[in-house]
Amino acid sequence: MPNLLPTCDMLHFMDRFDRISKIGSTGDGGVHRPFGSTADLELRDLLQHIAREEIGLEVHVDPIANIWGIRLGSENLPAIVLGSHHDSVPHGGRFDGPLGILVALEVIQTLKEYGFHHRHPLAFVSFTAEEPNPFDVSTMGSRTIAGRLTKEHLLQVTDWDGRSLQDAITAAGGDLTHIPLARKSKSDIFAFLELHIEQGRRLELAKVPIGIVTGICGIYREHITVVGEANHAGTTMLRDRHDALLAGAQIALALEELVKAAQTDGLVGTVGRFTITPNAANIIPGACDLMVEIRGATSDAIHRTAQSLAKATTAIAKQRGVVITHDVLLDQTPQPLAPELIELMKQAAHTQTIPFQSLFSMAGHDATHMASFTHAAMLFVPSIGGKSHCKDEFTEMRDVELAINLLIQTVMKLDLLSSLDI
Ligand code: HGY
Ligand code: MN
Ligand code: MN
Repeated sequence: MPNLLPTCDMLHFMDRFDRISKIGSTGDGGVHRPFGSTADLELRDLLQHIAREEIGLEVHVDPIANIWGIRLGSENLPAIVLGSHHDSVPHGGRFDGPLGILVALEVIQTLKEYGFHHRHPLAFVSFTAEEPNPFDVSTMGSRTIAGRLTKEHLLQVTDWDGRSLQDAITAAGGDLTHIPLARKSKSDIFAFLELHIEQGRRLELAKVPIGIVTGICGIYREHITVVGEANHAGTTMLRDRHDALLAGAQIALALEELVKAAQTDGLVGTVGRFTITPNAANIIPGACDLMVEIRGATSDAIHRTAQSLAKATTAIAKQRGVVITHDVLLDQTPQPLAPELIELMKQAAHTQTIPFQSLFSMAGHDATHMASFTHAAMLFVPSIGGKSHCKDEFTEMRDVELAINLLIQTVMKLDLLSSLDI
């Protein structure tokens, strides 16, 4: 083996990043690549081509359509897996997800070209449907391999237009009838490492290029439907109205008051989807659909907020004479990440004199589900201006380079170990 430590080639990395950013490009710096879209399918093809033809990995697509690329090791050991997701939110940015996939591929390619003899298989994964999508199932790929979504559940999922999830997964190369085969355990995956943009401003403000993630927030999502009464906007007196929009607006404001009262950055609440029917200038809204999301560092705080919101909605329903129903779509607990991997990454940062900061993530990630059955860890790189889920997402490539080199060292150290359990 050569004496110099392996380091990545950023020109080559940036070229690849530009190639994948063109897929689903919105022409203004952003991308639109939700799960099931043409751009999602096109990027899947390109990623498989890169992994197979440019890096020489064994590529396969699993039953939930996650893409895997594997380079076998010299021993029969569980794999060290690096990866993230390639779908985007509607009109999102170029970095959220794909950056982590290209970093994973770069780490494996650099180690291969350096001639690193590894005992564990090295693998990359690109997860299916990490972001919310028309099927209302996010982190679909990682939740499935963690055994948190079942074949029976997935087979009855349809999107807002009635398209079956089975059709979308089949188009992406998977097959829901084989879901049990997608399941992974600790004996398949030794460790999972994900590089992601921070999506906040803490690293930028601290002028630190790397965040080592300690844990990931819990996420609770509830679909609320308000049914009032559509009626004439001119002739119906205020006292006779059952305006579903105004009831929905009160719910959104009540949520804001509840999270404000908690006085901590560790609890947030958002109504990110809000639709009214029939949505016409001269009709009092007869129905309103809201997607409520509560995120927090503890399940207690999340559940307390959800309960208080339920109380508030009961009062709003009574006041306005509307019917409000709730459907809980997600109740994901906060997840600490693996202390053993965190320690290895800190050591690698010290060895390479890379400044870092420990951070808790208020964004959700596939690593949450990976951590439910194996050792999982994450690195963050700064998001300029804290912008994310929008076209202005940006991260400096010099920070990405530090993260790649830190991960290379972490993988090399990790490969020497056969157990991470203390
Ligand atoms: O929703 C999230 O936090 C992530 O960006 N998918
Ligand atoms: Mn995202
Ligand atoms: Mn993401």
